[in-house]
Amino acid sequence: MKMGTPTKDATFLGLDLSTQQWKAVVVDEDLHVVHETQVQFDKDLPEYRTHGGVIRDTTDNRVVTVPPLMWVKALEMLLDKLRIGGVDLSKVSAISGSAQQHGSVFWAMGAELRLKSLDANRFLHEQLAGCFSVLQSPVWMDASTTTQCRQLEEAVGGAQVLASITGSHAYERFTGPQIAKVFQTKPTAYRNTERISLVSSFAASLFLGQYASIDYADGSGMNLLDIRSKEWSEVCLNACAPDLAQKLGDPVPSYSVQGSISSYFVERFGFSSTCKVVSFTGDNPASLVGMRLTQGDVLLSLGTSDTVIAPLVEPCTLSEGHVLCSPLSTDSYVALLCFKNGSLTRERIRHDCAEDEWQIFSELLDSTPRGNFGNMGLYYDVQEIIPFVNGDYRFNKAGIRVNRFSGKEVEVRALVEGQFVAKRAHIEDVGFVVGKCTRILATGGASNNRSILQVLSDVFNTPVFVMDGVNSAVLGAAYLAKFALQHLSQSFEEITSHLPCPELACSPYGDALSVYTPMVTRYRAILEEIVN
Ligand code: ADP
Ligand code: XUL
Repeated sequence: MKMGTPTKDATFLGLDLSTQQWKAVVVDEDLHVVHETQVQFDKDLPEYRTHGGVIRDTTDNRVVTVPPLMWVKALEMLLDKLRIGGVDLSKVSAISGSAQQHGSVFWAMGAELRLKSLDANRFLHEQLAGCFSVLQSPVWMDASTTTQCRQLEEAVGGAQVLASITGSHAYERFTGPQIAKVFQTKPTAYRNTERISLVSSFAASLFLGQYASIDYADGSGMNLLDIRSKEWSEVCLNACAPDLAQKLGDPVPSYSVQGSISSYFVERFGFSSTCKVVSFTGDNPASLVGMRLTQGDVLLSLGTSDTVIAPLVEPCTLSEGHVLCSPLSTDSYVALLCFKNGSLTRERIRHDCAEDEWQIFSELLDSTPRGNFGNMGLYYDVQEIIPFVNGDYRFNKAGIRVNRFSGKEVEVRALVEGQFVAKRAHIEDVGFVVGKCTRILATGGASNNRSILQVLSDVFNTPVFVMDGVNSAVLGAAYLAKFALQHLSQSFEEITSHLPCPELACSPYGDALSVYTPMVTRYRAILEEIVN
């Protein structure tokens, strides 16, 4: 077939630039998966020396970054893998993507001109090498902007005022405080910045061959967007850095078509020149799309971070956590709580106790009773977001803090129970009651582990459902690609109504409520002690 010719049997390409990898999924007109692949940063691009997809500063471990050029190089590998895997990219009628939220990419002066004039005979990463004014992009794991957070809150009249405008009080990883830090600590680099993208809009810009707009859903994770008016809040922009509106561009709905694919991808990878590039969004909003979350559902994403997402009836002001614009409608909102010590902390305990094998980890977990003989543990390898604490905390049956537990199986259960008990407590704190009618939908890497899901089901005393197969964020991106082309004639529910529903994975045991409700109370008491 001639390159660049549109064909029948259209497909949609969903991408996900997550913390540890790029993922891709190709779906057909009916949204059934026909191909998927991935590129892992640690394994496939060892020259960048990432650990868990990121680089932690050796002198200040709160600083966590990634060179955006690595993401560019990895994307080229991903597209090559798709082609070698037999995917005919000329059939793709639209692309959308999701990405780790909050991270920022600083494009240098002249970068857009470079994007518009790429030479299809050369590698993308070679041609974009000089295009970034900040060589290491801050990512969502960065916790180094506490000063800028307090400055922002003070400038707008307090944390609650900021939350009522932007959906969140100031959080270290949010893009506004991160931009303020770049402006304060690297003023020359800031002056030399033509455009600031989120990781999602950065990825979309590569495909567009010009700067892509930031979408409302991912834009809500910046402490800069007025989530009701959908415009940048001037007071927030001014509190962070000068000329910011111009450097950010106007935000748009998550399901908007931003343009046609750049000729670079047509000539080099064989896409059709009519292929549309739809807004890319955050991985959590995309997961919600991929799982087809409805009112009353709670989504638990167990990826690098653990996040809890739930649709809201109307936007409210939360004391902790975030309110984001929905990726599917301009008048809907979702609540999100993010826990940084998710899979990587589980991997640490798997390493210490289970010979680096999930199967052994699960066997140890299954060999211990609900409630763990009265032992309880909280494990924070890195500065947690909610609660703002760090370190390991183990307590025995008598409530005495201990350095280690009696056995590996106790340690494994303490970790998993502690993680879910904390989530239940913090969800309850922001007003969510997970009741018998609530569906918990689990996704992300750890949702493949039934032993972990059983603890989740027991702690919340409610059934847990999963979608077997592909990761929900990348699938959500593929669904968004189709929805963007058809949203004027069909609702999202109509487009996806024929797809299978999530399947029941685990149900709670009869004694779950009586075991875990007291543990939630105990968690609150322990937390108060730790914080004080
Ligand atoms: P992200 O999208 O943030 O890159 P994923 O959702 O792909 O992350 O999840 C990756 C994580 O999933 C890995 O860090 C790994 O620890 C975890 N994982 C994969 N398989 C299992 C399993 N069987 N049990 C528990 N965790 C798992
Ligand atoms: C959400 C958050 C993380 C990242 C990476 O607020 O910080 O979930 O999106 O997945």
